[in-house]
Amino acid sequence: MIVNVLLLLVCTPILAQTTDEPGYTISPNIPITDNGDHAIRLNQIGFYPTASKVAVIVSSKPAPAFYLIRHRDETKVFSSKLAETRPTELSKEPTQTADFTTFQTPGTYRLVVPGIGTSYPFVIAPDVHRGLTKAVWKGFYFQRASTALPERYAAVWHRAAGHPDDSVVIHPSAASATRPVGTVIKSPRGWYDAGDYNKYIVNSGITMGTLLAAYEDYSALLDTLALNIPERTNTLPDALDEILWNLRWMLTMQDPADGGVYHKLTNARFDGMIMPAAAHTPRYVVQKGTAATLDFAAVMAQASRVLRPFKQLPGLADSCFQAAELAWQWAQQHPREVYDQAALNNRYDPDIVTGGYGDRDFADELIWAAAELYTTTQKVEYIQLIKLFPDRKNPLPSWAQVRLLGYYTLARHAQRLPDYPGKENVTMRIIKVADELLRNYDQRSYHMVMGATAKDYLWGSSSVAANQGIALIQAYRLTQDQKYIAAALSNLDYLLGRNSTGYCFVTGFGSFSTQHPHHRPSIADGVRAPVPGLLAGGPNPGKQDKAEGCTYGPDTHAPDKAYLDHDCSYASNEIAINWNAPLAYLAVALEAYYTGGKK
Ligand SMILES: [Ca+2]
Ligand SMILES: [Ca+2]
Repeated sequence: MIVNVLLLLVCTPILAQTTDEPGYTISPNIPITDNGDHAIRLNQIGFYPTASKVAVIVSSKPAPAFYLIRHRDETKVFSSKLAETRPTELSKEPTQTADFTTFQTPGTYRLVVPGIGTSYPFVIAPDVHRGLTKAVWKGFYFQRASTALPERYAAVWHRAAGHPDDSVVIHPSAASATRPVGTVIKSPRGWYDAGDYNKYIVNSGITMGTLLAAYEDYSALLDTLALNIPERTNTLPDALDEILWNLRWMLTMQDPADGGVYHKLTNARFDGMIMPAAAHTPRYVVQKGTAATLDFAAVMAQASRVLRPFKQLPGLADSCFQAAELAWQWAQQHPREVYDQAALNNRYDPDIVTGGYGDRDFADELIWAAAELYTTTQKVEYIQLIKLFPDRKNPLPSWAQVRLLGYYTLARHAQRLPDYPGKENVTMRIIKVADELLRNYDQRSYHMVMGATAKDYLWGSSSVAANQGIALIQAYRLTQDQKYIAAALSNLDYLLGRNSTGYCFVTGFGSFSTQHPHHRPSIADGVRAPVPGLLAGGPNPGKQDKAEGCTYGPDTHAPDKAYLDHDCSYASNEIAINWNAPLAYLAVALEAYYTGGKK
């Protein structure tokens, strides 16, 4: 994540053909031909035959009816009335709803509103989001550090290797007896965190926890997902191969002498808008911290459980478990090691001015780490040592707030785990979160869970929508009540185009999608199309990038419209691994449900 950095952008787009397939079909972007098209907001990829199908028409002139045409020959296949006009809750734009849920025939269609326009083409199919699911998981491959991305896997977005991270310097803030200032360590691999090229343990924590949870819940589908990555011919599922790229990096971030984990691996300052191979500034690991160490403990305990059955990985599950225990012990001895970048810069040189990910409340990291260690070991002591329910709140997951990740894990494995005080509370809390999200969602103008309050539109709002979806899916898994699935799907529809901006926020998908993410490779690679399968941050009325000269359009005052598809906009248009991960979970969960798995 980018914070407070002046961006001088030198961007020379060069036209490039995108005919090579990176392992799934990239839909060509269809230019907007008239304003009417953009007035019809829908999931631009499409719909499951048996699911709800809604488009929202944004127009000041009410229309009485709509119809669907087959894309191939424009045959009219369905018609119905439009619901009455009403304003959106935040931006107060007049809308009408077109509901074609009862039309279930697979095919490619457009929606026509006479007097207003014709929608982008969309598909009705039982596996309509399979390509998206693959692409979002493959998005992590495109974030790989320390390796070249060859053309056969990365298509036109192939690039040379950068950031080998084989001579990373111990920053003075991280010096210890066994690793004094200036010691050089190896810490290769991992994923670039976001639009920048640094690697942050705290943000890797929630990302890995979410992806490993997806594997725990949906391994049957993930095992079949071919990502066309270099490990495609080995005997491991590609989804796990990709997770291992970051896991093996994380293992190098632990000081073997004491178990503490460095907060991040970083340049002193952000790289320019250059490709990885062109970046050569020194790399450091900085101060060990309690948040990083507890997140690391959680991920390693979870990974040891998930990887245990794979005999192709001899010793890895054991290594992860030992690393988790060592980290846990360090955190017990260092319960208040805050990463405070300003304080650090006052004491040490060089100053570090990359993403801070500073967090001062570790109660939630403690819950998550304890939950994972308890689940893996079945030793109740871990959760007896901590306050599992410090208050009545159940905050939605974000990089600084991982309490629910712990509850999800406890609920997921409850039936095979020994009892502990309050065990039944975990399930109740998850269902409570989901029921609060459900409240009135279908009465809102966009028929979605996202946007119940303006507070949903914070920095990285797309991940709020995706994490709301995950909470709903957890409730479904506990109750088998499909109302939660339908609500989760409403937020996928939001991310893919049924929203106040009209954008599909996933690069490479939909007819009108994010084209200029704040993402160094997409800016510097000379390829017109952005690197695919990446989720843009989304509307963020904070507009923290305005001070650096980012100019938002006149129509972006409302929180749900505060979005700018420009690569200057790190506040609304950056991409990040912790935003892709919940979408990766949501997409695979809905595919598993609607294609018949119903798990
Ligand atoms: Ca593989
Ligand atoms: Ca926290």
